[in-house]
Amino acid sequence: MYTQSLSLDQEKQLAVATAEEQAKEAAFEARIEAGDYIEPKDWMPAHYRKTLVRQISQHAHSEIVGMLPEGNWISRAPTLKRKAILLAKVQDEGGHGLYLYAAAETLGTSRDQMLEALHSGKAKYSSIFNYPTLTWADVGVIGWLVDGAAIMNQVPLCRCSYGPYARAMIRVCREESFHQRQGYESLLVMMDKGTEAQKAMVQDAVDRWWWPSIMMFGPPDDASPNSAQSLRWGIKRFTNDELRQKFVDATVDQAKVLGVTLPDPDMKWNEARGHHDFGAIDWDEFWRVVGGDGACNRERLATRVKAWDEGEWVREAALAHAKKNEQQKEAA
Ligand code: FAQ
Repeated sequence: MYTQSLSLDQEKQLAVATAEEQAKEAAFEARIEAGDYIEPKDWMPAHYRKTLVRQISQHAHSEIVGMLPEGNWISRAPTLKRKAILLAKVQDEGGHGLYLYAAAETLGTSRDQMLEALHSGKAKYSSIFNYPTLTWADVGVIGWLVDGAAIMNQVPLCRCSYGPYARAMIRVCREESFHQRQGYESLLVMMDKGTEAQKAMVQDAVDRWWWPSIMMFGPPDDASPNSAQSLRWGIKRFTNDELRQKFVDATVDQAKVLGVTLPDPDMKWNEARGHHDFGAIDWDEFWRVVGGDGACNRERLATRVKAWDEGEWVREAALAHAKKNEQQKEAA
């Protein structure tokens, strides 16, 4: 009498719905296999959507929080030329955040939801931006190593299976490439023409930023829960360890040209692998920083929340202005 089983009609409906879902999923997988881009109005599995919202919004937050370490040096740049370059670079990072928030919004999330997640500490952003910028050389080293690592990670994202993300990344990568070169060039000047103290300042910055930069690629593959599915769906094109290795290999010669030492006594060319071996990464430090306990996590978040609160009148004014324009249009 109190049976919990489904009626025959309900069972039939469920079977039809499941068959439909399976057909949609199969068609989606076939499109991914064929290398098609998936667009906002196309059907997609819920988990694909969720993964993209997670990655794109965290990426957007990273760009916005990433403005803070270098922004710290805008008022103290050594020359007008360096100040103008740094201003342009930090503005570019703000722009990247905006393209990325817009790309995430096409998946049905709102900017308010994403920002609430950042401001409440729920959403992650890149670990690298929780380290302090102590000297002017840090600005050059961020350009060289942090933007360099960002490009290595982001060029493959230009071929991400989700169209709006892939297209945003094309422009972002062009700008990041300028960022990397301006950083490297400013370090070359310091190393070629600087005093001994300035050269030591560059080496000190490299010593502090090297390990956090190679942590940016994320946990090792055997501790990366999202990689396998993201690779199958063409969101990621390479694993975290593959990209980290490519970055290490590319950076060793750049360090030689610059005349700095990468702070890793175990770094050496491995003929058999055709790659550089490198020392063990301190994954405890990485997870501590990701978990909110790095040198600057609290300060970075507090700065973003303050900027949001203090910008409230600007958002209100923009909305009032838009409403007035709308009313005037209707009245005309
Ligand atoms: N920091 O399973 P996986 C830039 C989290 S932009 C913090 O391997 P996934 C420009 C990860 O979210 C830099 N958390 O994850 C610039 C996941 O947590 P969840 C940002 C990290 O997504 C330059 C958990 O660990 N770039 O620098 C980090 O498959 C200069 C398990 O990890 C992007 O966001 C980390 N480093 O692979 C701006 C690129 N790594 O969400 C200013 C797009 C991992 O499950 C100045 N993102 N986690 O709770 C990606 O390519 C990927 O999301 C990875 C992580 C590779 C970062």
